[in-house]
Amino acid sequence: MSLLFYGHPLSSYCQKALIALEELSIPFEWRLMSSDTPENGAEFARLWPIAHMPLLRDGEALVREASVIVEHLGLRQGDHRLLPADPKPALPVRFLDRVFDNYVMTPQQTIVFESLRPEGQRDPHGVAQARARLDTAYAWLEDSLPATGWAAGADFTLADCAASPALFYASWTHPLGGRFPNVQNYLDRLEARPSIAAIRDRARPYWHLFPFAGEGAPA
Ligand SMILES: N[C@@H](CCC(=O)N[C@@H](CS)C(=O)NCC(=O)O)C(=O)O
Repeated sequence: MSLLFYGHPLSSYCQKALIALEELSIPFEWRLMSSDTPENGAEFARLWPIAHMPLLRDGEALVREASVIVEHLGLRQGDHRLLPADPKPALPVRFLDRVFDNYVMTPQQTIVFESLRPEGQRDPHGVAQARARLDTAYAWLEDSLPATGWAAGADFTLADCAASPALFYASWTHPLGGRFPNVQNYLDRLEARPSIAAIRDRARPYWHLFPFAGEGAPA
C-alpha cells in the first residue's frame, strides 16, 4: 500500500521525515501543501485539525509528528537503523532528537514567524531571547557533538534527521559565524550525506520564499 505524505519540501519538520524516507528508501506519494493544490490542504486540515506538517497516511493509519513518523517507518519496515529497537541505546538518540527540536528548531521558528508578522506587531524581546537561546544551544552542541560520525555516535539516526533541518535553517536565520567550528563541521557532514543532499535539492526551488533568503543560504 502506498504511503501518502502531506507536506512541503521547504518545511523543516517535513524535511526531518523526508530524510528518514530517503534513508530507508521508502517510496511514497506527495500530497503537496500549496496554493496550487487547495484540495490537499482541505484534506490535511480535515485529517489533522492542528494542521502542522508533516502528516503521513499509511493505509488506515494517520501518523503525525515528525519524530513519530520516523519511528513508524522503522517499525513498518522492521528496520531499526534510525532508532535502535533496544530502548536503552535508543534513549540518547531520543534525547538528542528533543534537543534539536526544542532548543534549535523552536527558537529558529520563533525568529522566522516574528519576521512574518506585520510591522508594529513584532516582539523584539522575543526575537532577542530566541537568538540568545540559539547561542546557548550552539555552545552546548559545540562541546557535546562528536568531532566525527553522527550526533549519537557512529550510526546516522533519528537525531541526525532532526539535526539537519534544525541546524540548516537556524544557521541561516542566526549564523554560526565561525564561532562554533565543531557544529559547522557536523552541519557540513550532514549536508554531504546523499539523503540530505537530495532533500536540499528538492527544497532549493522554494528557497526564495524563506524570509531570510536575501541573506543567502548557509554554504
Ligand atoms: N511538532 C511538530 C511540528 C511541525 C511544525 O511545526 N510544522 C510546521 C512546518 S515546518 C507547520 O506546519 N506550521 C504550521 C503553522 O505554524 O501553522 C512535528 O514535530 O512534526
